[in-house]
Amino acid sequence: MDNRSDNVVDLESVLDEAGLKNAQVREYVAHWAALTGAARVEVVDAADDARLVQEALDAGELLPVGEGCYYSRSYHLDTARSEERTIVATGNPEDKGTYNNWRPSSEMKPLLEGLMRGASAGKTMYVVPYLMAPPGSPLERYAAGVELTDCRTVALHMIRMARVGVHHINDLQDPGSFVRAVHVTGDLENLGQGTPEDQRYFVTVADERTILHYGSSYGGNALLGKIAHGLRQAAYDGWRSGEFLAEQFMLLGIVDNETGERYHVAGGFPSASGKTNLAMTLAPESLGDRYRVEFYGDDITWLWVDPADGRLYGMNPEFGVFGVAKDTNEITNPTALHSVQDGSGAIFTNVAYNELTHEVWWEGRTPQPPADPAGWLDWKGLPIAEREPGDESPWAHPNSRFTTTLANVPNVAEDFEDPRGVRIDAIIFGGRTRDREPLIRAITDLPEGVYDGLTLGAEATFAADGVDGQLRYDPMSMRPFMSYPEAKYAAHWLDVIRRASDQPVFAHVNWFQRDPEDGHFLWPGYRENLRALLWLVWLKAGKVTGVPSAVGVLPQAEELHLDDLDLPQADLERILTVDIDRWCQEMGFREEHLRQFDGLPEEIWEAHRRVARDLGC
Ligand code: OXD
Ligand code: MN
Repeated sequence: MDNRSDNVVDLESVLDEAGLKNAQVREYVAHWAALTGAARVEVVDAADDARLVQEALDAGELLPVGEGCYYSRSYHLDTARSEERTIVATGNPEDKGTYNNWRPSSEMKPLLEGLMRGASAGKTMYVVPYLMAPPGSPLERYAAGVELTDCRTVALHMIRMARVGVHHINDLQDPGSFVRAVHVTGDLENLGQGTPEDQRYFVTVADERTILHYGSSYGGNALLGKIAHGLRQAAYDGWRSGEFLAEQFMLLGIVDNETGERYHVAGGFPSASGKTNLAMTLAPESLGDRYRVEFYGDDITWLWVDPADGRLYGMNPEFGVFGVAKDTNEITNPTALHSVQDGSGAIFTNVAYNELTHEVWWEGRTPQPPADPAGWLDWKGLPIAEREPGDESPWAHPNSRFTTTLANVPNVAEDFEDPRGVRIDAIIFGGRTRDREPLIRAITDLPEGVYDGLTLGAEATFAADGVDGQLRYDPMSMRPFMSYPEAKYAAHWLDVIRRASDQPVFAHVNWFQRDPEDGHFLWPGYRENLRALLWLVWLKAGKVTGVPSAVGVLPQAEELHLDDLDLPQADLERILTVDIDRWCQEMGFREEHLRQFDGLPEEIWEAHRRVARDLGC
């Protein structure tokens, strides 16, 4: 490794002053400071937040929102993750899967080094040591990383999304066991985003635990602790070590105030299927005295079995929430609104901003946009008042975000930082599906549960070439984050969960079934969804029995205790029955989907055939 960093004056004393002692981290910092040509290096600690915020405000990178919240706007072609430009690289061609865009690391590393060489000239390189786990977690050795970023707002987001400070990496048992996560923004105006000349590359060199992201400062591409480490790298580490699963799952707890019983539910949902709203849900008003819902995480869960008690555990490796703002309001997600209120330190990105009143707004925040356009700028920074008549384009970008810490979420669980994690009772999958999928169907067989996760999907609403009724499959909601072949992923799931002496119950949920005639939603959704989850944990506890069907156990209407809910009988019947014809059509699509995964465990195929046979297809 080239250790010179002539461009940074007195790098050694900068690192000394910051208390950065890990020699391998120091070497890594020096190498990348030299390669990227950064003018300065600064080591970041969570305690630097107020100073960095002030610097960002002074520089115009952040604008004030209310009291103690902030606004940032990203380059208009840099507002979302780019799946085509995201690559998993290793030295082993057998790591190529269906969705991981595998490339040889011998090709990608020199390419990325070439792009990053000199690309941070004149800028500060922020060194962000972080931990993606509560300290003391049994998975801590997979959780340490050091992000190098040449973007101050990325450092500020990292402080909210991960535990940040040198103490997380100074005393690693193996000093080299941190993830090397390098982020270089690049010249955003000249990267050809979305064209054949696209220069962006978001690469996880998984077998070297190195992440090299070039060409974006949008959170999903630039907060490397979150998606690149927390999901892609961790999934790979979990598989290679055989120890754990890293999944794009929310995690919540349900407490029965009367009996003191506690249940924990983790689950994956493809995007736009209501995962964040469910993660942050509250009990329905009529059940609020009896049940409390506790928030653990909205996006990532690491799962493992503790050999000491044979139980499945889960934890959220993140420290914050990076949530989609669109349609977040008092009805859909009051908890989220609470968590970004004045004084929370939240950062809003690409929503609409009022430069006079320092307010923010996004589509769905209120039924109508603010009546007086004075001071309002859209997400591109253009004045709303100067829009052409009839210009209905959104004020906020559809992928605009809020970033806030877990501790700001009003119903965060007391033990959300418990290093032991929480016992997982149920694993759920759910996609936005207008027909076929009942409200909930429980699956008590492990291979069938994994099969259900692998065939998870949501309606391909925007796919121009989507076949009517066919889902865009998104196995376990991990399609964009798969880092190794799907057949091995399935085998690893079976292997890890099978170790649990107390098996979790699986379930598929669907809050989005519609009436085929007039299109109305058959289920009220939102807080009422807790009723389906309660039924599921009662089923596991043997308090209800449900009724068996070919695709799992369905609730009997009375087991859902819906008396206080004004639900038409016909709607209720429809969401608690299985449409055999549609299911048989779906089984054909599933077969095609699963055939993409060479070497899928026979148990998964058996589950598929069993369901088809029981349906009578
Ligand atoms: C995502 C996210 O893109 O969580 O999935 O931000
Ligand atoms: Mn996500």
